[in-house]
Amino acid sequence: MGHKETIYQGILDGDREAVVAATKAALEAKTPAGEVLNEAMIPAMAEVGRLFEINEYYVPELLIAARAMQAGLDILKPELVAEGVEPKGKVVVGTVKGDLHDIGKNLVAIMVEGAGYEVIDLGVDVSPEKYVQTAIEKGADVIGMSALLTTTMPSMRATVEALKESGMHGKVKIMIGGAPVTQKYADEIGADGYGRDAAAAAKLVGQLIGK
Ligand code: B1M
Repeated sequence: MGHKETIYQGILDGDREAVVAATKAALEAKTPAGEVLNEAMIPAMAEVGRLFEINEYYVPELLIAARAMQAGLDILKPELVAEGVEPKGKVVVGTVKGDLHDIGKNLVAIMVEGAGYEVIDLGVDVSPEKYVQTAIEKGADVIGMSALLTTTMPSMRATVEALKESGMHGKVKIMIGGAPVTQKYADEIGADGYGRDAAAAAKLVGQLIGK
């Protein structure tokens, strides 16, 4: 098996060591980092997303695949920057104010990054002002908010309002998700999209920014 095939299979199997070793070997063999990303890692993560959507993979498989991919990405990152591979867009993600659940948000961040976007992760307990200010400062295309508590969901509406007030809504799109969140709620608060899971969120970013 070539290095790219090993990386692809390693991500599907959640085999972090195999992914790390094969990524290092690919770079040593002068394979461009962009090629490793676009021909091995992104297709592997897309396949993981597909398997998750058809219920062949569940959250644990998604998590270990995501961790394996993240370990490979960490090795590629400096090379990608050096090669000047332009990210397709920038996405600010975080869990909303008052909410400390971050497992789903972390998965979303990795899947979105795996799909070729730059992710700025603000962590947990993120205020509406912080999302909007960061998106403007960093020139982000999308704000992605996660909430796991019904009591913290209203903070999503407050962020939509804050973005509208800044005059940037439209230029910056808003996507939301998390177990208690629904498409209906997204429509109600004027968010631009709802992601049912991490794979759907990565797809949605592409739809929202047309890339
Ligand atoms: Co908490 N918790 N928790 N908890 N917790 C829930 C959410 C709860 C449903 C459990 C229950 O009672 N059945 C309940 C909420 C009830 C409600 O609001 N209706 C609850 C509660 C009440 C609480 C506390 C208040 C408990 C207490 O202290 N009394 C407290 C609150 C703390 C706070 O946030 N301020 C609390 C604390 C915690 C822990 C710290 C112990 C821990 C979090 C650890 C961590 O995240 N680092 C925790 C956990 C683990 C859970 C459960 C068990 C699991 C959540 C999880 O990680 N799921 C949860 C029960 C449950 O959901 N069944 C529960 C796995 C994760 C991969 O899924 O996050 O849904 P999820 O993400 C998915 C999708 O939703 C989507 O993609 C992900 C991957 O497919 N998605 C997005 C998520 N964000 C997205 C964003 C997008 C798009 C898609 O676009 C931006």
